[in-house]
Amino acid sequence: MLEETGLAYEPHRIDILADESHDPAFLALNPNGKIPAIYDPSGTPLALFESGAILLYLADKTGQFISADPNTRYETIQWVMWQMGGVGPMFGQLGFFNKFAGKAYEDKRPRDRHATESARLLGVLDERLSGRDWVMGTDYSIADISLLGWVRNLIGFYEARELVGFDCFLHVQAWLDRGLARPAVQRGLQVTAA
Ligand SMILES: N[C@@H](CCC(=O)N[C@@H](CS)C(=O)NCC(=O)O)C(=O)O
Repeated sequence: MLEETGLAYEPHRIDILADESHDPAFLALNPNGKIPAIYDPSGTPLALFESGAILLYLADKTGQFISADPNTRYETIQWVMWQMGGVGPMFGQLGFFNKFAGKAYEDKRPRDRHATESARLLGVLDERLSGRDWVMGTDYSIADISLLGWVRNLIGFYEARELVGFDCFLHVQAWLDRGLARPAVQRGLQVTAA
């Protein structure tokens, strides 16, 4: 989002595998101990956590990636909320059961439950993207930005491509390719890779 908007920013790498998200300095920004969080020193300084709130704040600050039309604006927020309440938690837990500590659990029902629900969510997104380039149609928005990273990680970092039958979701695949081809997304990925 910061690359897309062109806002000046200073990235800080927080290594969650080294538990840096629970360092006191980071907890001062986000008492919930999870990335991402931002601190905006301009105007009245503001610390924010939860990616949905951050995206909305930056969209309103710049007047970009959210519509000024009230109905379209709330529909965009609806899809961001859908990511926050459904996609993020479900894909994240699937990652836990498929790749991290939960992988060793003998009982595969929790993994399969999260895989089934993740596939259902991908189906909802696939349907939404049928006949649309982006979640809100022709305009790329914070709804897409909120979802791209999770979908990319589901089939990449979390290694769940086959488990969720990703190859069936042709509209999601085309959307992911379009999103990843955006120069700002590529620049953002380089920041986190550094
Ligand atoms: N709803 C939160 C989710 C944040 C989240 O799950 N962050 C994960 C990485 S994707 C994290 O910081 N995990 C470290 C931990 O739980 O200790 C948001 O969208 O900002």
